[in-house]
Amino acid sequence: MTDETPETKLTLSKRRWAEEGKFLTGRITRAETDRLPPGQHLVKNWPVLDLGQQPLISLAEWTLQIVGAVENPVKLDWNAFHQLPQSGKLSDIHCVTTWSRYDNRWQGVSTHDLLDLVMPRPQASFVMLTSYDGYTTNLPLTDFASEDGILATAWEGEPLTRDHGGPMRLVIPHLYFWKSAKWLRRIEFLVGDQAGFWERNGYHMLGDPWREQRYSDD
Ligand SMILES: Nc1nc2c(c(=O)[nH]1)N[C@H]1C(S)=C(S)[C@@H](COP(=O)(O)O)O[C@H]1N2
Ligand SMILES: [Mo]
Repeated sequence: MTDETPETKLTLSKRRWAEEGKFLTGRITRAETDRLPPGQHLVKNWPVLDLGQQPLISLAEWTLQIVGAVENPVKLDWNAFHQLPQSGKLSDIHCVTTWSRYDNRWQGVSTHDLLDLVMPRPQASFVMLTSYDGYTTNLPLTDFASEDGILATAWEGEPLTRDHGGPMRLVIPHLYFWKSAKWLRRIEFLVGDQAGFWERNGYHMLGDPWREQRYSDD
């Protein structure tokens, strides 16, 4: 999947509303409500959340390492990363601390295109992400591979700022935002699931906002 333009998204939404009879029944406002997962509230700004260490990585020293259960492990520098197909995605952010932010425009390399490059082995089922600040987080390979998944280098047409994870962060919008590792440095493909930083500290192994999977005992 390449670009997901706002137009495509709107077209899809309109078709879905039409199928559900939203225009006929006047339930269009409910469609907007359904966009916000349970227990979330909408914000217009974009809060910064991290462990308090915002690493400064120059593009000259930046690398992304892919290891583990893949046919083609690679270490990409900034140049090599930009040789990969570039995509755009439009998605909503849902943070476990209850804020959500609609319509974020990302550019970068889709996780789909990254998977085409490294070719996970059949037994690979999970990924562990490690960042330049030492942060780790885990998720199933099927979620990493979702159509909206992107290794983002730009937001709203501008290079991703350092406080939001620049030069590159992951965005997996259908899971709580703690899965979207900022300052991403390494992706390891695993046969079995392992807990990352927040997952070891009581957060859910998957983190689906629609099922309110905030904490591990949920
Ligand atoms: N490397 C790294 N990535 C991280 C974090 C972090 O502390 N370090 N925090 C996570 C959490 S809890 C959230 S809510 C989002 C916040 O991203 P933002 O600051 O761009 O809003 O980043 C996630 N990714
Ligand atoms: Mo978070």
